[in-house]
Amino acid sequence: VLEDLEMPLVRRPTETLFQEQPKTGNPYLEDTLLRSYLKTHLPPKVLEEVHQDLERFGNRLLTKIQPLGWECELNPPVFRQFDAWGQRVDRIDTCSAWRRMKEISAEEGLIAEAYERKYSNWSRLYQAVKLYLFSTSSGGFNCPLAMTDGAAKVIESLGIPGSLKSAFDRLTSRDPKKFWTSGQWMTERRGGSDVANGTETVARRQPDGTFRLYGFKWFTSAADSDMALTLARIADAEGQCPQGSRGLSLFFLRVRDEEGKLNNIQVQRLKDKLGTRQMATAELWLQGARAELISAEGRGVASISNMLNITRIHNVIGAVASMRRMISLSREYARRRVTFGKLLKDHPLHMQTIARMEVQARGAFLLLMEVARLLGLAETNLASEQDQLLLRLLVPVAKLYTGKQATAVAVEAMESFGGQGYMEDTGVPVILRDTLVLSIWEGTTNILSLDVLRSLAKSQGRVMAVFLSTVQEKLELVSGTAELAPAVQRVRGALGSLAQFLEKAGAEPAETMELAARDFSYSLARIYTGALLMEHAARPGASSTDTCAALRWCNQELCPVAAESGSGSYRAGAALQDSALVYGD
Ligand code: UCC
Ligand code: FAD
Repeated sequence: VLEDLEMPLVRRPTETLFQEQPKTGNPYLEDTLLRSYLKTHLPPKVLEEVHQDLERFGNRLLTKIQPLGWECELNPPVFRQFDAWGQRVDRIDTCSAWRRMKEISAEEGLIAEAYERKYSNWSRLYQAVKLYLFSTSSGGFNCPLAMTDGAAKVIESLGIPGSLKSAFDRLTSRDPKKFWTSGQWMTERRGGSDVANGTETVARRQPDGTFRLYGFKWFTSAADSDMALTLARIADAEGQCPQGSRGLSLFFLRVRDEEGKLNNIQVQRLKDKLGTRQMATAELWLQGARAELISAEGRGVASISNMLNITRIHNVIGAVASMRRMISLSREYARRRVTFGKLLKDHPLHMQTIARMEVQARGAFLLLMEVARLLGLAETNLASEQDQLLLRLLVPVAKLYTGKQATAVAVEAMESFGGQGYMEDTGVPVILRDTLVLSIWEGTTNILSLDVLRSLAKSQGRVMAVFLSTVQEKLELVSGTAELAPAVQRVRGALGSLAQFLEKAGAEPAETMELAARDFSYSLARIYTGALLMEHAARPGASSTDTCAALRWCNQELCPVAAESGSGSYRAGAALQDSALVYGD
């Protein structure tokens, strides 16, 4: 009798605790913001073709690519230093799913699309959209794709010299058998931000005009790539190397030869990383690696900037994709999970939490599209000087801001699944881990904030004038939409505060701007994104949620640099106070 009574008690808790897995559909069809953006901006003929391809790609992602991405996570690369007979082999073995991702990337033209320019200035945006859809299903393959795109861009900007023609063709190929990926080896042990002082690698000129590189690369991601671009100092006849930034030159190298033998490179080990574990990040000894000089001597940093600006845009793509994926899973889960007698979606506080994430993701998405749109114009000679200045400014702004947004959204989204969000096999921690790196690699938040200042200094202030006038123009365009009036007013106020801050800072020592760099960059991101959200909400056929997103975005502090400036954070002496706070008096 006791047993009979106990049975249901033992079983019932398991039944009531049962939680349904959130299931999402075709990521393109489910993304209403993406679709409304494309409908608004693409010429009808382009839209028609692109829509068909994206719908097909969305189905391929759902049915074939997502499972491969999970396989990559379960089968990270393995490093074998020696073979069974004690011979040094330095093999990095990747799983079949990872290798399949490379083939799929070629088949889908994930790099090719941007260089074929079938849709003229819209090709870049179209490529960005495909990469955005691919990103969280790619099992980390978005990383080598970013660097591949960056390498293609560098080679293209050099005018595709004859010696690099074959490499360029491979990087931009749609043929999986031909397609190459590239690495980007910049970071050495002495530092990844301060490349000018961190780079010790020496390049020795060979009689045939090529070089041999000697040095140690501390972080080399996607180390299974076919080629890499890297920096080194050219030694003179006495073996002396020029120091500093102007001592750095840019080199192209093949990682392995036709037989798969490493190009005088030894793999020290693979990094033991928090995330991006699907992808091999290695420490490499260059012991006479054959390389070709591809920049003017001493112009290495300026040349590799072409790569950096592309990989930073890919970083933005990754950040927006991560937010979108997390929110999709979160909102699906809220449709299934019951607490306190009702579905999570019927708890207003839970919905408010997800809605806040949604506003962040919408803003970031529009900023990404704006950057991709400007890049497309620049690459087809359709960009005005203003467009080009704006692009230079918005790349670091978008990279640094969306990296932080994605981190915040990913952490919040994890919590929205309760304890399940913390469980490895749900896949949620994978997205979280892979998101956390976005604010570190490709330039940390502070380094990118300083790059924002670099873009201001380099243009002698013209970039700021363009920023201010572009936002003004957008405000004028939307000012006829009555529902947006409070947001227009707030952005107008923020623009005024920003201009005032800049005027005052111009008379202060340089340290003021350095201390203000991060808050200043955040201000640019928030103001510009506010204008983009309003623009989207003012288009014909916009929905009330578009308006709501714009209003909510603009309700936050839009110009933190002005607010902080008022509290003395950048005053002379503030840096000393900061140090005292951190280390004690
Ligand atoms: O992390 C890495 C790969 C991770 C895996 C791939 C992930 C891809 C995303 C995946 C998607 C999910 S690779 C390592 C990335 N490393 C960095 O990002 C380095 C961070 N540090 C910086 O960015 C620094 O600001 C440096 C290295 C650029 C500073 O160098 P310098 O030499 O001290 O700076 P200078 O002297 O100011 O600049 C030298 C020249 C100048 O040009 P000229 O000489 O003509 O005046 C600058 O204007 O370079 C120019 N320059 C730029 N130009 C510097 N930065 C830029 C820029 N961003 N755009 C245009
Ligand atoms: P540091 O430069 O030592 O920075 C430490 C901290 O100091 C940061 O918070 C930074 O913001 C701050 N800081 C530094 N200077 C300043 C300043 N002037 N003002 C204010 N704050 C400052 N690199 C490659 O070249 N190729 C790769 O493929 C690659 N893959 C990577 C993969 C992963 C998973 C990771 C985590 C890194 C990878 N990196 C790669 C390296 C990456 O680019 C660097 O780690 C990054 O640029 C930061 O450099 P660092 O580690 O030397 O940090």
